[in-house]
Amino acid sequence: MRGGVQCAPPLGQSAFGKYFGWIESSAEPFADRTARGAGEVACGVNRINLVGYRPQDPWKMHDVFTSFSPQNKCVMKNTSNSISTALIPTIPLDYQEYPIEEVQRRSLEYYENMKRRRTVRDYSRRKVPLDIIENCLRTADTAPNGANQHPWHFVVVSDPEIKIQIREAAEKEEQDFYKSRASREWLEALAPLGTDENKPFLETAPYLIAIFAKVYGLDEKGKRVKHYYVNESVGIATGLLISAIHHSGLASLTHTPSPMRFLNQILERPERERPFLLLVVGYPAADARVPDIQRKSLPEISTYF
Ligand code: IYR
Repeated sequence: MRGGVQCAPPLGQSAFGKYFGWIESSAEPFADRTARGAGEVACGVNRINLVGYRPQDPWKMHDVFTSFSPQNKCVMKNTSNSISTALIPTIPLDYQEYPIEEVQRRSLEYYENMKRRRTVRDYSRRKVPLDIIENCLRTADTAPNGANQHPWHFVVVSDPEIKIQIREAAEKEEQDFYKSRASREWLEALAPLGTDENKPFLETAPYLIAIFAKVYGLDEKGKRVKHYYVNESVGIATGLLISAIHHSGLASLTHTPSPMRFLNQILERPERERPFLLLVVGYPAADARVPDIQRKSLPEISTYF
């Protein structure tokens, strides 16, 4: 059967809690023989589709399925020792197509809304239901990320005692920063923002979301799993989170006390998770004001070929 490879019915549990089986293909006899010979074929699904399979493709008699990737992908090793991930379970893309005029309207509408987003430093104590924050976190988790490892962890803080602890620790670092650590050049760059070492918003806003970057992971046996493009991934997820919060109708502030390691201790996160950013979330205070600063124009930020 061209374009299809099937895992036989399960034979037993593997170390991954999935089933051992063997691979069958009527297009090529390879998988059945090789896999049973190797005795270590494992499939996380009963049926997998071989995308773009052609009989002349390099995985034939001598190819052996050797392992699982963390996301249940069947990973195949061929004789040249390279890994092919061509054999992965797939589903149809859930793509919504719109007429081009609507695409234009949507792109503009999104921009018109996003340009009202401002970094807000004055917060109301007004409560925000947790399900809103949870939906925004679900949006953040849709971010493209290195090897689909989701190298992030979000700690949502609403407990007033913990907020006080965070405020005290952050202000201690900030006092150092503004008094001695920051260069004159840095302080000059910050002057138009009017920031200083006082961070009352860490107590008044209903939520603080501490975003941690998981520098590496751990497998079931406690062995280190390398993570890829951690900064890029967590940065993109944070961007989506900020956008989701604004889209929902709330304000946020990206706060980066430096260093931020005190967050590990207060929020009981392991050493392998590096604090990335502290996001303050809530309703703006009724009299909230923001610096009168401008965004850049397209020619300043883009070129076209
Ligand atoms: N972390 C300090 C200083 C600060 C640094 C930058 I770069 C900013 O854009 C804003 C502030 C603070 O939060 O005050």
